[in-house]
Amino acid sequence: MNKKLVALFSILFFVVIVLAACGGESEDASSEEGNDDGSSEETVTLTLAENHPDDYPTTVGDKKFAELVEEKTDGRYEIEVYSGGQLGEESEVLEQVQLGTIELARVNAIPLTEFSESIGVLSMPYLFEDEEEKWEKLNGEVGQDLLGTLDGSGLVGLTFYDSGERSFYNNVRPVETPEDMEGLQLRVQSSDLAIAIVESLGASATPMEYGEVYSALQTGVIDGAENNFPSYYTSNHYEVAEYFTVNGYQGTPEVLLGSQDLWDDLSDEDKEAFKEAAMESVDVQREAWAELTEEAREAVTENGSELIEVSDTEEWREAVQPVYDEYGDQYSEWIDRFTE
Ligand code: GTR
Repeated sequence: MNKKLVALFSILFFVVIVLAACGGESEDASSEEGNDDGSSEETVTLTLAENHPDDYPTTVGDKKFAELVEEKTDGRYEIEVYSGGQLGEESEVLEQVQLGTIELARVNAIPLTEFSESIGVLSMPYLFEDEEEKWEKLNGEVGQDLLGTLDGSGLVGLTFYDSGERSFYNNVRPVETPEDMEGLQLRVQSSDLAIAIVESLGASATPMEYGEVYSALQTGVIDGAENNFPSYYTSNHYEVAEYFTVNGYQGTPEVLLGSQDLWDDLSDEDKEAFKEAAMESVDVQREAWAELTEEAREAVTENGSELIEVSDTEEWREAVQPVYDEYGDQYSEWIDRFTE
């Protein structure tokens, strides 16, 4: 071999060695060596799925949670929040969290009725009379016990986030009384309980993903849906369904959760850090919630929505009694704990 060739081979050999050293991927593609503080422990990057926009209150909560986890675990865990439904609709995300392919998610509690025998109690109509008391319970032992009923489903509940109250809206007529609901075709989240509520009011229920509702309203596949002011506003449903009946028939909260797979990998100390971070992010989320609720209400009114205020909900409470007849026994222990 001539000298040039030897030199060339030496260079190639050197380059290969350097590349191999730099590209030394760890088993977990989302882990990397080295922390900001100079320690050599691995940083594990986790994914959190969120179906609302980047500045929506739940996303604000997710980001606070991420920041606190990073802080409390000295940077060993880093959480990337994927907002705007980038990782799929809520039911797809839940499946992926169950499988462990997405580690964390913020979802509404209604779709969770299919994962726990008890959590549906949160969606019982007119269950909560007082927001302050509701949050005392959700942040306290009752709430923790209820999250615990997800055990065995592949999901681990971390905390609740505020989602205010849900009300009905449609593009056919102003709805003031339950009789006005007769015959309306309304979108609901995928849960038997959600269907039962709408049917108890004489309307027809169409379960559908959140991201499909706008065009379904626009094309007349459905006449209306139900949600809180922030969702009605940020999803632009107000543009295609102008009659909003403010009857706050339900106060289902949001849930921040993780996959069982992730949970099993965490040390006891880290589990505690995740739980604390979740709990400590609630205040920030709830502040953002209160702000957007006001703003959304004003904005939809300015944009031409007609708000039909229901000051006396007595008739509505009576109309949904069949739901209590059907589900009251299943949830009796929890109804007592939430209302005592
Ligand atoms: C919103 C909730 C979303 C989603 C949506 C829906 O209030 O924040 O996570 O569940 O309702 O109606 O599907």
